[in-house]
Amino acid sequence: MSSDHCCGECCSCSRRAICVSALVLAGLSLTVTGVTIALVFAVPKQPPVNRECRTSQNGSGFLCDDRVTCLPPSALCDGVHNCLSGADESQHMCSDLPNNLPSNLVFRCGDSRFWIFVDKKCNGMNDCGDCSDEIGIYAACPPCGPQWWECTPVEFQYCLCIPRSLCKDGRQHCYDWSDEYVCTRG
Ligand SMILES: [Ca+2]
Ligand SMILES: [Ca+2]
Repeated sequence: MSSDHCCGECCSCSRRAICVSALVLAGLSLTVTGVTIALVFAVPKQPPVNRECRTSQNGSGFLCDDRVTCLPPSALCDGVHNCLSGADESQHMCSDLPNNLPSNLVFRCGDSRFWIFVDKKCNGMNDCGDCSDEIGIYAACPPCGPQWWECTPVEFQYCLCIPRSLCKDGRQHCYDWSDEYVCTRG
């Protein structure tokens, strides 16, 4: 009699054991699959409800899904994924600018057709084009910092001050020439 031949109780016993083993294996497989699905779907990365944060320069920022990374506003919708999840480049937010941006990150220029990110306000540069981001009650900027020289600039890109690095460089940057005759680079 060959070893794989069976009959009577022995045979049904062996078949039953195989069936039970198969059922146990199937059960285990389902359990593992279920646990995997649960891990993937039941513990989703919850996006932050409130994305307000302060950047390292103490300005208003955008909080990534990791709830740690705080981006300067001008990193939003610039085509570069600065948040690991890409939240700073989300199609919804970037498809309708600036309306879909967090409102605290947007500064409306004097001409309401134009807007800038708030980190471009009071940075010494004429980002609005009419200097409303640097001068006036809406911008409410502090006086020129130590790295800047206050005068009426000749160049469009400046508003109330020029960088001291432009002082005494042999070129006129202030209407009154104070950049060449008074200012020091410090
Ligand atoms: Ca970006
Ligand atoms: Ca500016």
